[in-house]
Amino acid sequence: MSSCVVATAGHVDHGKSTLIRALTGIEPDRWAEERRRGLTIDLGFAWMRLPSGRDVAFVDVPGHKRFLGNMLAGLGPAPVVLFVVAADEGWRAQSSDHRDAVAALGIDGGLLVVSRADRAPERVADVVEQARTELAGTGLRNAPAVVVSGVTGVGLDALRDSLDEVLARQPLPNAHSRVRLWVDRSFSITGAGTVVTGTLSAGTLRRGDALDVAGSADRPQPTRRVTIRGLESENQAQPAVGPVSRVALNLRGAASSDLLRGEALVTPDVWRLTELLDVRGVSGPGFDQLPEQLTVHIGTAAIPARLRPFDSSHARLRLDRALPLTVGDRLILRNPGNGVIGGAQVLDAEPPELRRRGDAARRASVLTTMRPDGDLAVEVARRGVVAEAQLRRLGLLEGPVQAVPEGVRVVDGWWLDTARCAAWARQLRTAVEELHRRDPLAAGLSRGAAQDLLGLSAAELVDVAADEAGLVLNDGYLSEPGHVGELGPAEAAVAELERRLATDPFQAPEADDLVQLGLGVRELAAAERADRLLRLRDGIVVLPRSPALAMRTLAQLDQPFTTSEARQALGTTRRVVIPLLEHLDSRGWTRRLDAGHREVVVGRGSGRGS
Ligand SMILES: Nc1nc2c(ncn2[C@@H]2O[C@H](COP(=O)(O)OP(=O)(O)OP(=O)(O)O)[C@@H](O)[C@H]2O)c(=O)[nH]1
Ligand SMILES: [Mg+2]
Repeated sequence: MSSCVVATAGHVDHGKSTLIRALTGIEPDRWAEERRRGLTIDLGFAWMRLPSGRDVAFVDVPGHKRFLGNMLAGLGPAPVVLFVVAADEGWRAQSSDHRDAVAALGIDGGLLVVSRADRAPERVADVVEQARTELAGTGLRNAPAVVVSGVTGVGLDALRDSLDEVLARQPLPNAHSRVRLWVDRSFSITGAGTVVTGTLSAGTLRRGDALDVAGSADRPQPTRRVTIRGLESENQAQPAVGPVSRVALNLRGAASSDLLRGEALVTPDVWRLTELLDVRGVSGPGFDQLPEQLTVHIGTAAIPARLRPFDSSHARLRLDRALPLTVGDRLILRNPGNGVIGGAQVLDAEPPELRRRGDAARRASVLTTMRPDGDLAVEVARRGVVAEAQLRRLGLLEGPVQAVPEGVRVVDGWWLDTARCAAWARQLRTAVEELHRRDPLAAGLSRGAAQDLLGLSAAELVDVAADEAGLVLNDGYLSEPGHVGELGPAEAAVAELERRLATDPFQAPEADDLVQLGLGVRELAAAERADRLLRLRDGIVVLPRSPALAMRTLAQLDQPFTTSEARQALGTTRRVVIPLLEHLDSRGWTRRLDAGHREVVVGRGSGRGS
């Protein structure tokens, strides 16, 4: 049975800590100052086993207005809430703040707890009704209500039973997903070293795992790597802990002073740090009613941010520092130093820059139709091409790929928009055709030039576009399939040289002959690509079949043979025979024995007797 983490919520002094203490027997107010003042200042932690056998951990939050930031850090990563309202006081200001935070986070699991019932039993019914009205706009609208007294113990059994039922209905957290553990405490233990704690809402942590510290407050990126030396949940050492749990990690690789609340420990390489977000409003007034400067709370982080509304329900947020955020993340928006003013959900953690006039309006209309869990087809179309790993980082893809949306092609870990792919193919075809027209002797468009032309991040994508365009790749050059062999103006001279060599295959033309024929380096290279001529060392040009012809003659000689014997047998000059023999050596058809002798390699090439 899975465990769970439940946060408290409710106005100051309404009995949250008293309730947790009564339920668990654990003191949630950890600080002497808290106990002296009877006031929770920072998060408190306790746990118990429910009648069903399910383990539940509590994060007890402060109700006082001054500590709202701490409250939000406790509530942020917890999926379920005990919403406490005192019978004798009824709904108060921080009840509203906490309700707004619950709405912003989209929390829909929890209980309405009317506490301090012994102090005002006659008011209980009214307070339940009042709280129901206040919570009507939140996911807690249908939450079961329980009436308790943390002092007399009345209602605690009913609360345990109700909580069990609520937790049984909670969706199962994903134990296999990537980890993002928002740090809520960091301290150092003599002998053990650095310990951080947090609520693990998804994924599994194991001893020995490496994690990256992300979202560092005053430190430059990139992230730092730490290793889990040991882990505990509810004060018990464990080899591994799954969600949703409270965890304490003993870390190697960072001092406790280097890890702060608001930073996150994340699975390496699979999170994107972003400071720019496009979001949709999910609660509170329209974005156009909100101040430009606000504080964004996510997980245990609280970050100053600038809001740029597109319309009343879509906006761009620029955070003061980059955080590991993903599509679907819920954010609490707060007036700096004041109450909660609304909630937002991340639609895009890698939004496009808005450069030109009209970009913002266009962006607004895209965002309006965007699904809250992201839309793969739209995201791929916007980028044209995107690596699958990046889609996972952005939270657009999780687990094994089930189905590729229409209009998307997947090639070697790249997701391509088919329309964009067709456009690249057209662009590439035009460029290659133009090049062939302008310079028939050119081998074609180099793969690198094609990559630049299309502005592609990876060379293998050029091949996809080339394939789509029906181009062929030869030695790193893209050309039209029929192009190799086109020699344009050099055709006549090459044909003439072929005629001469056909009569006498080892009478390679002199440099002067080549000049006269108008065959320079480029022409000869093109003829060679077209498999019409073969260039040997020292400017020697023969037919592609000349080496095989030479082998027939050489195989008839007594083995080994001298260079001079080869020259005479082939009826040629030293100028030609030396590069020719070296060529045969390099093909493995002949073998050089010493300075003056070679032999034909038996069973190779057009060897003996053929
Ligand atoms: N009679 C009675 N008093 C209660 C009950 N619950 C809490 N109290 C008292 O109310 C006061 C505040 O209780 P806490 O549990 O500290 O309230 P809290 O909600 O945790 O307060 P903060 O954490 O500061 O927001 C204390 O004096 C408690 O003894 C209850 O059920 N009955
Ligand atoms: Mg308290």
